[in-house]
Amino acid sequence: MTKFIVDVHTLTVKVVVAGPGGVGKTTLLKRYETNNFIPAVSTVGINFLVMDQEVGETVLRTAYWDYAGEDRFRMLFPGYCQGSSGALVAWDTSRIQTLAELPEWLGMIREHNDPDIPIVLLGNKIDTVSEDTRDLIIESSTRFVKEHSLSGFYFTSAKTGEGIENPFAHLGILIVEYNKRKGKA
Ligand SMILES: Nc1nc2c(ncn2[C@@H]2O[C@H](COP(=O)(O)OP(=O)(O)OP(=O)(O)O)[C@@H](O)[C@H]2O)c(=O)[nH]1
Ligand SMILES: [Mg+2]
Repeated sequence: MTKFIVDVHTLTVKVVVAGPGGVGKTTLLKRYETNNFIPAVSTVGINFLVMDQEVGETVLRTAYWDYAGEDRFRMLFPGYCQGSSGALVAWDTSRIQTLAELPEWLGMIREHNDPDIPIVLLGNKIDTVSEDTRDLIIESSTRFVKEHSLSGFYFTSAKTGEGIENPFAHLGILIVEYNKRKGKA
């Protein structure tokens, strides 16, 4: 019997997860990891999660650096966000002002990384938004993504699980493409 050896290429990358305190970054990552709603407490400094996903022929191993959103931790963020191949920036769709806080996070991410890394916008807690407010939120996100040259936006709910897989799948594809462009993969 002939044995086929499949050559699987593993690419290991870092993705920084950023955004204001309480938008649900840690709970969202827990949902992605376990497919359960496990409410988090406010992150002290940083949490890590490593997850594998298949992107074509590549196994993408991503270390998510989930940084605390509270102001008191902000000064250390520039150092921690360095060396990222991509970023997830999150806001809370029940608090529109959290979207307005994101340019500060984006500025730090771009200043301390290759400014071309793919960045995806996450509007979390979509379970709290009524049907008639959704249009407004889509409009604000479309404008924000355009203004800040982001790679796309998604709505998620760590509570119900809605939309969880999509931003991770999309960012994974973008990171593999980015690495190919940069000659790293
Ligand atoms: N309704 C609802 N609540 C959520 C959702 N995601 C998170 N939460 C709640 O929001 C609160 C804050 O969640 P965290 O995951 O700690 O938020 P964070 O962005 O990691 O906050 P920091 O670590 O302080 O930056 C918790 O009480 C969660 O249970 C969601 O999708 N829907
Ligand atoms: Mg957290």
